[in-house]
Amino acid sequence: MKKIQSLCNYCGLACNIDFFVEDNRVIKVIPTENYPVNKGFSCIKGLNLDKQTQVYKPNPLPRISRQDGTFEHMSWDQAIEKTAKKLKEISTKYGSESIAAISTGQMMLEEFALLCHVMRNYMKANVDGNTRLCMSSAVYAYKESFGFDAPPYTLNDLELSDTVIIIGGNPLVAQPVAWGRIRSNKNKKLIVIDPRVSETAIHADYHYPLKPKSDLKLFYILANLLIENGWIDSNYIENYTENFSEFKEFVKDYPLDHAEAETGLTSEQILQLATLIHEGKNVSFWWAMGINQGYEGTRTAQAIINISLMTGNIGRPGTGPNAITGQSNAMGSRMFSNTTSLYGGGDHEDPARRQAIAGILGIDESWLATKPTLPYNQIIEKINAGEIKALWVVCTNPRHSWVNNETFKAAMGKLELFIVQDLYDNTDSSENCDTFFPVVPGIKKEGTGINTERRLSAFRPVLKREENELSDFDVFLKMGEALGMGSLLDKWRTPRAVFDLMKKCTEGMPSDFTGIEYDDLINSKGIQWPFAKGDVLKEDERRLYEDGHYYTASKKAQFIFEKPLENPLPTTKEYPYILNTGRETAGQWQTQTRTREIKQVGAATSAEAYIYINEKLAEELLINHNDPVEIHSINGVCSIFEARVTNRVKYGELYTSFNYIETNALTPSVYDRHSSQPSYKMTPIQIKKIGG
Ligand SMILES: Nc1nc2c(c(=O)[nH]1)N[C@H]1C(S)=C(S)[C@@H](COP(=O)(O)OP(=O)(O)OC[C@H]3O[C@@H](n4cnc5c(=O)[nH]c(N)nc54)[C@H](O)[C@@H]3O)O[C@H]1N2
Ligand SMILES: Nc1nc2c(c(=O)[nH]1)N[C@H]1C(S)=C(S)[C@@H](COP(=O)(O)OP(=O)(O)OC[C@H]3O[C@@H](n4cnc5c(=O)[nH]c(N)nc54)[C@H](O)[C@@H]3O)O[C@H]1N2
Ligand code: SF4
Ligand SMILES: [Mo]
Repeated sequence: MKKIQSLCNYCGLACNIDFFVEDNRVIKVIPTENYPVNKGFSCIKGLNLDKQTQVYKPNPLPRISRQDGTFEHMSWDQAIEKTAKKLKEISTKYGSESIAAISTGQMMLEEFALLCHVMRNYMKANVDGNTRLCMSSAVYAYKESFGFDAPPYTLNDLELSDTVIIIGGNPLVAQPVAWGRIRSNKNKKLIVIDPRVSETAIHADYHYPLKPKSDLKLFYILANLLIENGWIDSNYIENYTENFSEFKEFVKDYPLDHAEAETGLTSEQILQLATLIHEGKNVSFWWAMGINQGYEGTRTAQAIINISLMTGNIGRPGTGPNAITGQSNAMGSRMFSNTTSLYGGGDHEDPARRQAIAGILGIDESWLATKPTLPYNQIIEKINAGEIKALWVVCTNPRHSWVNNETFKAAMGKLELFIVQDLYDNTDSSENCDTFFPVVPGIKKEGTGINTERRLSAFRPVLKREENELSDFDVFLKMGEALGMGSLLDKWRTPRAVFDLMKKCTEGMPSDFTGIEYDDLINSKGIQWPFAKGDVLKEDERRLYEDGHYYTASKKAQFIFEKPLENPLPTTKEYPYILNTGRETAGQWQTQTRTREIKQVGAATSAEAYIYINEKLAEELLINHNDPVEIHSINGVCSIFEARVTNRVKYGELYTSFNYIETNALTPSVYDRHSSQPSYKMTPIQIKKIGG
């Protein structure tokens, strides 16, 4: 029996797991004992990583649809040739902006780097990812406030903090191993800010059930209160930040006596929260989708950053304004997908950076993409407007997960070429595509990934591939060849080669990991960036900004703030209730394609879409537990759910999981204006009892 250590490619923690393999079969799965992230623990998804493509196993050969709606499987070479030819024809006929791709934070770093070398550098296409749906608000917030998209923390800060504040996050469900670490911190106060009683909120010492999307005002009120009471760290502000006096003036307009109307929390509750922050010695703020997925996600994230800066809760153990990422390699895609920044970070428009990257890649600078990609929403809008004609969807399921998802259905109907690359040929996105490229799951691939705390780690091939099985990497390489890239691919032949290229791209950047060799990551504890050549590793857990230096030109962190917007889509008489959405169980993953293969998950979760509704409201509407109800959205679409009557959501606020495709039929096309992240968590709706 051979032991192979690899990485879990579900959530943003990216735990390491030891697989024990015999005759190309996984015999035993044990979470890696001495890996700093998960220390011998994992959740049910990690333990079942070997279950991928066992029940639902597509033909390993690609599938191409015929004109008459039937399809055929053909050899890889034939299918790649046909698909590349069509893609080139469309690009030649309508221009390079007529083709696009949508990628992910769930592949290997080397894979999206290569995909975007092919599609962004060579084909000059737009490529965005599901990371846009997930944490682009956090990215924009960090970039402006700190000068670089560099989250400060290490996961150990969960255990070192005396005051753990979770804002719009539900780690008990979404990051179970991080939740375990919060639980093992016995001396902390746990504070949860969430409109509903989430699974995490049930265990909180203090739960603040604010009005949906009132966080920005809450943090401005809190900032003003902390300043008025002198509960701030003037030394820190003076030495390491800029723009505080303007911020201080600005928040004077947010007095405590307006708080209740604005946030739904009483003045006493907000004073209590301010006091808890003041009394904590090491206060950490952890935020997730409840913040990022809002029409003011970026500014709200920065309002959290501001509180952390002004109270000096950063750069020390157990502190930080800490955004939690969603997918295993979301941090990798933030830095290496060549979508919104050049490889390793830096703007597409920056001449010095362009020259450096072109030099490392050994190509003429004119090959590099000249600007950031169009964001996801604009790609879909342009398909529906008839401007984008070809779309390649890789490792994501937008027919299900995209906001207002019937707009994606419409887009699918308009495309001249729709390529889907997935483990499964029967997802909502893949089942009717023109070209389907089947690829192997993470357990058969190699490469690297970066987790939520900036830790680089290795994916190892646990199982050998069968005949005709290809990885994403192989498909990108073959497509690049068929598209005519020739010598532009010379340095991109293997994951190891791409890793070395990407590593060189980080030299001198905040993300510098030139001190890490590919082989060093195998069977390792992973290494957090930065780790430059010559650096010596003293500890397994490292945080940023311990010296108070940031990545801005002045090296100081910025207080960034803006007057809150009017809600672009408030409730109305016709749509008087608010629909909130998110995760529901630790076992179920997103659009369910992968976790439907885990028997225990199927047994423990509902096959039908369901929705939580407050007891009093249900009583008024004569709705009983498990009754089917129609939910009508302000976007004009109606979906049917089973009602689950509960006191964990407030009167007037409903909650459902987006594990069901019905949910995003209802969410509206509303985005944060800085990050273009969709506002998934606040849809005005109406409820109708079926037959009632
Ligand atoms: N089991 C499981 N784990 C997962 C995933 C999965 O699908 N299944 N997905 C992964 C991914 S990609 C991601 S991005 C993460 C997401 O992880 P989380 O962000 O923790 O999960 P969500 O359930 O989307 O949202 C968290 C909370 O935000 C709250 N919320 C909604 N509106 C507001 C608001 O206005 N203000 C505040 N303060 N809170 C609000 C919701 O009530 C919810 O409890 O999970 C990852 N982990
Ligand atoms: N209403 C609502 N909607 C949401 C959210 C919400 O909170 N509320 N959250 C949003 C967020 S944060 C996210 S991240 C998105 C997630 O949305 P998606 O990315 O659409 O969700 P997944 O189910 O993870 O889809 C991943 C797909 O990739 C396939 N896959 C797995 N491994 C591989 C591989 O190695 N290679 C390839 N090529 N394919 C593979 C899987 O089979 C699956 O079909 O959903 C967003 N949608
Ligand atoms: S907590 Fe996240 S990374 Fe760890 S095993 Fe579960 S899904 Fe995988
Ligand atoms: Mo996500």
